[in-house]
Amino acid sequence: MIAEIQDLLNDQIKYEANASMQYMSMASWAENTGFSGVANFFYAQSEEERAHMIKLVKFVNERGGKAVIPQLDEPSSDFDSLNTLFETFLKSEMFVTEQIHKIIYVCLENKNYNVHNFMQWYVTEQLEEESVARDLLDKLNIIGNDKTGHYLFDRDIASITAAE
Ligand code: OFO
Repeated sequence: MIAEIQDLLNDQIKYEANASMQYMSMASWAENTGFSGVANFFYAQSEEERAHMIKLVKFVNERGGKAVIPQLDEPSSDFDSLNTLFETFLKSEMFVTEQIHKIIYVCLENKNYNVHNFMQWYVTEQLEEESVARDLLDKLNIIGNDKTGHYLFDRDIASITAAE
């Protein structure tokens, strides 16, 4: 693969890793704030992002490239509400989607259909994750500042996401 595509895939490794640490930080905030359902949700998201990162690392190495294990950005840890937490979630997913589309664009420009094909899995994954993030944020916007609503949201988040 050409250097430009390898560099983009290595950037993507970093974005997935950053997302994993960001969600871990969000899980930890939720746990400390008494939202154990939300904490479990973000611990699981963090694991998923780690799996996405590893999938890329292996792909780059298996295709004769060299995966770079990056230094990560410090995740935000200071959230003032569940709304802020889920806004951060949606923003993070939208950023990752944009980067994936960039890779796809460069693959098409360079007629690299192997990487293009591999990246389709990420396109589908992003569609799902963005839609979950949007739905949960919509629910929180309806709930507003209602404490009982937050309690129920936290209690039901596992079933809410399973039903999406
Ligand atoms: Fe890696 O799936 Fe979202 O960001």
